[in-house]
Amino acid sequence: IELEGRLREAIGADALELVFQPIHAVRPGLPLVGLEALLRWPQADGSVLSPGVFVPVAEQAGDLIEVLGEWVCRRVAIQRQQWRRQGLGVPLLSVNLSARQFDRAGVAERIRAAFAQGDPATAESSLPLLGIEFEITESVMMRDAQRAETELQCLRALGARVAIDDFGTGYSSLTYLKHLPIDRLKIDRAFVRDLADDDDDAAIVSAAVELAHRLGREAVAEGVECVRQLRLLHAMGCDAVQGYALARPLSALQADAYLRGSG
Ligand code: G
Ligand code: G
Ligand code: MN
Ligand code: NA
Repeated sequence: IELEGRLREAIGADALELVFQPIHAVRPGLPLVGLEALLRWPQADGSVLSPGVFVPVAEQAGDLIEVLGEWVCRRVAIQRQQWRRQGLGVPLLSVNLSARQFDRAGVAERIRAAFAQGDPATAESSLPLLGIEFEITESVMMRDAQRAETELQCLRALGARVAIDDFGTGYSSLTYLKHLPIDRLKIDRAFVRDLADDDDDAAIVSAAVELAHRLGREAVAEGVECVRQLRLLHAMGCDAVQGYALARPLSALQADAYLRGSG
């Protein structure tokens, strides 16, 4: 309860932050193709709380996860507008969505409204979410597949792309992959970690890349920490990579410089 109250206050005071982790294409020169927005909550004592700690709290607290999710969308819209004003080319911006946000009808419309608040210019666009990707976990499909499909179609119609986050760690069947409008699979870092030393993990990652491609989707590997993993992922035909081997999550200021450097 205490954390919940403090989180509500922090959102109201804009005391949360977003950091941005680069995503690079597995092509010559490893070009920057995306930035994943990740929440951080700086504390008075100088420490920083991870969303792994406070997102579950928000999910248990009535409408708080929606308030938090809409804050993130607004902030991403504001940041995108700032980068554009600086003349920087903005790659695909990925935003994590909590499965719990899908429990309430009208998620897509709420997200659209939050983006329009952050960047009023997008309110007039017919594709206001062009250049935005939403990352959802497999559990979204488990809750109400029909509604998930409707909301995802709605986000797609607004120009957004959709990725399955933490692919391979959920409990859902593969049938949703066939029916849902999904652009790419993000292979969970649990499979990437021992990729170079564990034949089973290598088989799983390779099969996930193949599955994505056979279904006309892209594959992104998360948690890429070393060059050996990167080489294997390249050999497997993985489309994009994210992880400490490429870059850590960057503050907005660091991301400015990163965008300049790769522009
Ligand atoms: O950045 P870190 O490794 O601490 O992230 C921990 C978890 O929090 C990850 O599963 C990540 O997807 C999730 N997360 C990060 N940012 C957001 C966000 O803006 N919204 C939601 N719902 N989850 C987020
Ligand atoms: O669940 P999701 O994939 O959204 O989680 C993203 C989180 O993974 C981020 O919070 C980020 O801090 C973390 N992360 C990103 N790259 C790496 C990496 O190379 N190794 C590890 N261990 N964590 C990473
Ligand atoms: Mn993610
Ligand atoms: Na993930």
